[in-house]
Amino acid sequence: MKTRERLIKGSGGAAISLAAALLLAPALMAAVTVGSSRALNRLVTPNGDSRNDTFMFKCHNPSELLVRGEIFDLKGRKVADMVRDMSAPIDDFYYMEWDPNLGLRAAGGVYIYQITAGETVLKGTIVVVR
Ligand SMILES: [Ca+2]
Repeated sequence: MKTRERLIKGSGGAAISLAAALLLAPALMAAVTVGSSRALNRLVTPNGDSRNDTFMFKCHNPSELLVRGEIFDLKGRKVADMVRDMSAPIDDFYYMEWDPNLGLRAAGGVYIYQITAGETVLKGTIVVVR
């Protein structure tokens, strides 16, 4: 009950917050959309044993936005583009994949992935172990 009273007393502030929330609504919706997006593995061991041989990112994308996945080294140089795994199950997710053995064979070390879906950008680090 105390919380409710406080909300009523602070109705002026609440009105401003509501206006702000409406302005931010698209961003908040995007935030909800990416909430279940995640890297499926952060350790990549491209030795051909079918365990973590590639980096996989599961991107929640129910609106089927254009999704781009890029891999950078720690100096910010682009190493590779990720590709969408079309063999993945058809659901609300895009499965983005990077195989460090494709193209220029990536050396072992730390890399940064950047997933861009619409206006949302998700970044993180992964480690390739040779
Ligand atoms: Ca492996």
